[in-house]
Amino acid sequence: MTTIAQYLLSRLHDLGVDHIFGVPGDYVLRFFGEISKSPIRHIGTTREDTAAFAADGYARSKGAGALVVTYGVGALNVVNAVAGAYAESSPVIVISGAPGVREQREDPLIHHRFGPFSFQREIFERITCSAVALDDPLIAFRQIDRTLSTMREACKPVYIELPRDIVTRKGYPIPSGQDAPLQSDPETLEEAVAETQALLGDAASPVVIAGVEVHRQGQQDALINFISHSHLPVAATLTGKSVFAERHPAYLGIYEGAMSSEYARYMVEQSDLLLMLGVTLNDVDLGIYTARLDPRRMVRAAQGEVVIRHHRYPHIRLADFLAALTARISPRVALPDIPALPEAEGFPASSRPMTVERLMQRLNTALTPDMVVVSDTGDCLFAAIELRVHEKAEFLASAFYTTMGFAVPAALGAQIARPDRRALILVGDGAFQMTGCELSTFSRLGLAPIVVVFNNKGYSTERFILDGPFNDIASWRYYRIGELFGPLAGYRAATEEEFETALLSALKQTDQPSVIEVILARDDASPAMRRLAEHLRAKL
Ligand SMILES: Cc1ncc(C[n+]2csc(CCOP(=O)(O)OP(=O)(O)O)c2C)c(N)n1
Ligand SMILES: [Mg+2]
Repeated sequence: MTTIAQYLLSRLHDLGVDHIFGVPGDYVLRFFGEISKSPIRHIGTTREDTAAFAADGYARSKGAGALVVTYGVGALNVVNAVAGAYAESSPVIVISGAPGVREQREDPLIHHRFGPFSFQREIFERITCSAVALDDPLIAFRQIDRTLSTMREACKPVYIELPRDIVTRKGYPIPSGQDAPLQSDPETLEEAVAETQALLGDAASPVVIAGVEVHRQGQQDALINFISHSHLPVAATLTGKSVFAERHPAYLGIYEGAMSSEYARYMVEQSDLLLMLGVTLNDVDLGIYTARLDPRRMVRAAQGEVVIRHHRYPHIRLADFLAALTARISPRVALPDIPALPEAEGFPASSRPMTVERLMQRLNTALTPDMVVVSDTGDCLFAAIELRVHEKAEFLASAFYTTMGFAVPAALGAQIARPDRRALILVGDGAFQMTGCELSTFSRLGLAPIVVVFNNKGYSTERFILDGPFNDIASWRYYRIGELFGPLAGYRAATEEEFETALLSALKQTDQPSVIEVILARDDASPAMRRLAEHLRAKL
């Protein structure tokens, strides 16, 4: 006999989910009992939202991630993180306990209840691509199958509610009658590829811009293959950062309007044909609307269609478009001369105060192919434009939804999903105060991320827009956090020399986390933030 919990857990395991993040509660305890009998390992977190961020980081690294929470108090705590996963297309499975089906019938006033029992599922319906309550054992297996297959197709979170009296009930296998996945229409594909090929043939300076969908659709190797065939230069959007290997000779850097490096901006904006692959345009990727992109010089393949100037070719999968174009394209003669990354010359200059710019230059030389960089929201995200990770998909951030508090817990998920990679976490002092407590879980598990806390004494990204006392925060001694959470090594770096010593020591520390608190001037800013400021000032 297979129970509903066993079936759900075995389906998760089939998807590569070997860990599940979350916090128990009485409505979900029985399911926790079942988890401990399964091959899936539970990772306890300090809060539910950090469990969801961790599941998101895990999903981005491994293809699917899961969290388990109790009814009401637990589930409602994850709404922001799950909405973020929805906005950023990360396949996260939310499992929530609930009062039993029989208990619900009597309409009792039981704890954690906040309205009709269906409210919670209805909330999640808005921020997932499928939300189901498994309240009927007859159809529960089919509901599980359909929900998980919808998640894989849409690459968005799903919600599964498990009433506590259903967990160990026997379920019944029923064919799930799944919807067929999107298929490209061969004639439409042929026409779209022919038109693109002709435009590419006539273009003098075509450039590829790669977006996040390349990762979500599993097309990263296909893109590298396409670039090796075509010899086209590639930029990436910020939300798509690291979809293309950033140390590849064809890589131009991040294009983000006025926030881009001068060279990436020049190359993209002078191009007479932009091939936008998997790019969904939003204000962050458009550099807060400072981008200068001309739709008449654009081929856009994303969201199941190809748009060429004013022609729209529906029902085309990115994978099919890339494969067909690769087979047809003739290579260009040579790549342009792409300038090398600026180095932190003379680092460390003994008592020179640390700045974001020098910090990023130094981190660029410290990065190795076995690291994954996870950035929070704040100036560290804009600063990360200047970073070049080695391999594909080594940069994670909430770059579009831009929720604070993402980095530390998402890095936990990423490191557990890929233990061969060490996390380098970039986080502002404000964001660290939100979810930095999750570092204690790294310590508990003996994981060794390097956390760089940008201590600029408050919400500097907000100061940049409108300053006032509301942007001040309490002053913490971040480098001493190990006394509370240890084992954890802490460092405080106000000067380049202090940072160098801390970084070298942190790189060697491979059995516990290291926190390097970097003391920055209140008005220091990343080069990208300064470029944006200059641009906006010039416009006024
Ligand atoms: C959860 C959440 N709350 C509020 C905001 C608005 N917000 C964006 S950046 C920012 C300040 C971030 O401060 P910090 O982490 O110290 O980074 P800094 O801007 O100083 O580099 C705030 C409050 C947000 N993005 N997410
Ligand atoms: Mg700050």
